[in-house]
Amino acid sequence: MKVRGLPLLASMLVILFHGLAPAQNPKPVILTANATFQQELAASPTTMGPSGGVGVAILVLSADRSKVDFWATFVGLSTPVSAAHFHDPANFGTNAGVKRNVCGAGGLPPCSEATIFNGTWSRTDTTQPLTDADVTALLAGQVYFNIHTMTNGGGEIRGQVIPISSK
Ligand SMILES: [Cu+2]
Repeated sequence: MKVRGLPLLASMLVILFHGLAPAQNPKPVILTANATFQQELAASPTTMGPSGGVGVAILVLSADRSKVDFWATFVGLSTPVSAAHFHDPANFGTNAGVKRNVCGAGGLPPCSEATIFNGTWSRTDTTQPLTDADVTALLAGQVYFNIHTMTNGGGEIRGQVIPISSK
């Protein structure tokens, strides 16, 4: 009985501990975007281009997935910035709706005066809060950063936001 029972007990313990083992703790995730005119969809009727402007963005998604801290800047745009946003969910070559303004709202500087965009996109924001869908899109590389200007209202430079560290 003992000889036959012990393997069974061992098997049950293995199952029990596998069942109870916590999922591996998520880590903060670093994401970056390189924004260029070439990533804008040429079909956008209000994008006049071409533009030699470029931009960069760095984002950090917190380990608990409750917020994203972001920093972004740009050079060489044709005209002042009229709006800047994160959009999702979209892969390269497709567009999606605005999910987060990064200037001109929520205590952020007016877009036309901004030379750097920084802020926090949080679950608790009263407008445009970070959602589960946004987090899923971020981790899948399906968020893009878009800077719109006076001459290129449809977007002058765009950068796909890509996770560069492990989850
Ligand atoms: Cu936009």
